[in-house]
Amino acid sequence: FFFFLGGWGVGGGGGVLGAGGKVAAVMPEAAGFQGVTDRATLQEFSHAHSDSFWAAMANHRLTWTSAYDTVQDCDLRRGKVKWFVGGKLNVSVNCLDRHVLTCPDRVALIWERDEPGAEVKVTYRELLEMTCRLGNLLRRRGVKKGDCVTIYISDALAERIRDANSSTVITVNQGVRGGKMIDLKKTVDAAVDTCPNVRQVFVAMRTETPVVMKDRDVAMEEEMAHEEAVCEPAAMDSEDVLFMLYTSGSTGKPKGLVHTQAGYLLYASLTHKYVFDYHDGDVFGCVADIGWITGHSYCVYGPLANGATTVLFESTPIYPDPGRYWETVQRLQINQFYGAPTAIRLLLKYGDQWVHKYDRSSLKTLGSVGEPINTEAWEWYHKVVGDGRCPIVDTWWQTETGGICIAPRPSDPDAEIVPGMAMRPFFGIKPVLVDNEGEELTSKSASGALCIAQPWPGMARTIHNNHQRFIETYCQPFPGYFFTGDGASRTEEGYYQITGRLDDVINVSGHRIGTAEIEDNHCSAVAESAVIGYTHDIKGQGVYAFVVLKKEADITEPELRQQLKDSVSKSIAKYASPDYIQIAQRLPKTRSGKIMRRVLRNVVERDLEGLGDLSTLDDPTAVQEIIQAPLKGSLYCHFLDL
Ligand code: 6R9
Repeated sequence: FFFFLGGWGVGGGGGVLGAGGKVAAVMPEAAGFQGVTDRATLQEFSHAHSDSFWAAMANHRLTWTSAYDTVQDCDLRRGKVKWFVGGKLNVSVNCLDRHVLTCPDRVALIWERDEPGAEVKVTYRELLEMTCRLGNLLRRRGVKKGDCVTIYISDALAERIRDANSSTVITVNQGVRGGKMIDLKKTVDAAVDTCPNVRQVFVAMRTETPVVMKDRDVAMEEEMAHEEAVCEPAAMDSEDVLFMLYTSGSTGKPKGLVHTQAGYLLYASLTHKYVFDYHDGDVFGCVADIGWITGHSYCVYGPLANGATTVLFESTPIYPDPGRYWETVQRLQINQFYGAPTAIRLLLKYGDQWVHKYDRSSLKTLGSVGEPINTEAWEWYHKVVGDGRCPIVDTWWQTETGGICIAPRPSDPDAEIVPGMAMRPFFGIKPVLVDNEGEELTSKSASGALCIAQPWPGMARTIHNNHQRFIETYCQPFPGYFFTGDGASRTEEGYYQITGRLDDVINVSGHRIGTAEIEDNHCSAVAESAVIGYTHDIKGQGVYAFVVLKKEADITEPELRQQLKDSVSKSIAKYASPDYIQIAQRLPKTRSGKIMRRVLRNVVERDLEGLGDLSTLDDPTAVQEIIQAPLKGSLYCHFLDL
């Protein structure tokens, strides 16, 4: 890989200066760091000299309007997080203006429209002009610094507009996805009718279907055409709000996580560059939904801050057919491809021929995000999609962390990558594992609650309107640490593996088992599975598995039962084998592809009133199917008593 390219760390010769020169060849930001000769010493430096590390990163990677005076002012115990205090900058200048100076005609983004072959390429110059026109329009229409503008993509809109106190909403007449039109403007109209603070709605036209325009509506493109293509950037404070993003909590009540300007942008830019080994001229293809944090950090802010060419993917993995991703890779010559395990598992079901049909030789790195990637999906991604040539980066992070925190890369060039493991903490990230009593587990090989011991610039600053909830959720469970809510284990080598959400942990007769561990089974007929714990008189909890079979699966119930039992007994223990197996057509998921186990638990416990907020579900009918299937005793659903 890229570290050691210049012989970094080889033999350790050359003294500090010489070694520093080699470090500088692969990571110019680290050139001046004393005693840094390789990946490991750089990692140590980033922990021990956090201020120097992050100051060097911020000075190299960001363009400042005026310098900051303090690198960090943080106290995790009190939920206080501030970075680059006193500095001023503008995110658009960092993402656009400065690249227009050096490479105005480079393609900044490729809008990969739902219809294959209809992509639109926008250069840095053009994107800056569009941004300026929109900026001018917003200003002319009374939107001021500090105002919140809601960009509508999906989900429970009205509650979010009210929580954020937005006076301006931006939407499109219709959304287009997988060949279907979605009437977004209609949803906005209904939502805004219940939001008295909304003064205006900007409506862009994605399709030609006209929509009724109300007094408060503004035809966005028409109005933008009248604006100047130059707009003076505002000088923003490092800690001014950049955006807030609503994510559902485990209780089902969404929270608006707040990210600020400088720290977030720096962290997105740095991780984009080094986790994916992004180089100038590469085409970066993150196919995540733009409304997910992954779309924010790795379709927009990270790549644009780095002057990259980034892909905005509007479609689905199977439209018009299951070759869509790879056809897009071939047509756009994508070099780094970043997607979710849920899509990989879906495509795996359709077979290799859809991949083989297209030329994927442009690919250099493959990324995975959002959920643990099971071994079978990992192997398929690696062997079939990447032809065994491309490193797979299984990237662990959260809306709360702003950017990737644990991933196999960057690392030494040929450092091993273990299938299905996020493995190595990024620079400045210090993971710790904590037991139930709140004690830090210091032995190398351990398993516990995953916390992060030091603040980093990319982390969320607060929950909008509810700082107390921020403190209670992330800072109080393990004082002094940031609590992620995930479980993880660490190997002798110091590699981390995520075992799933702690809320989902199953406790069978005192054995605590992460959902990912059981779901990562090796039964060849199974495309994907979700396990949950259900109340059991004797064991406390028992394991209940929902299983989706592959398209061509040809297996009898007893065979399936035996295979799953053998697989789980072998990889974990007999007690972890499922008591019940329910075959489902699909699983309830969020729009980012996460299985909603909370909902499955409610269904199994028959607590249908307590299903909670379903607004983040991709397709609520998946829940109905599962609720109804066992009652109807349909073909797709069988209870197998083991
Ligand atoms: C980026 C994103 C965060 C939660 C996180 C964890 C799960 C994400 C993962 C992963 C295992 C990975 N998660 N990446 N689990 N391996 N590589 O997904 O943000 O939507 O906020 O979800 O997703 O449980 O805590 P977000």
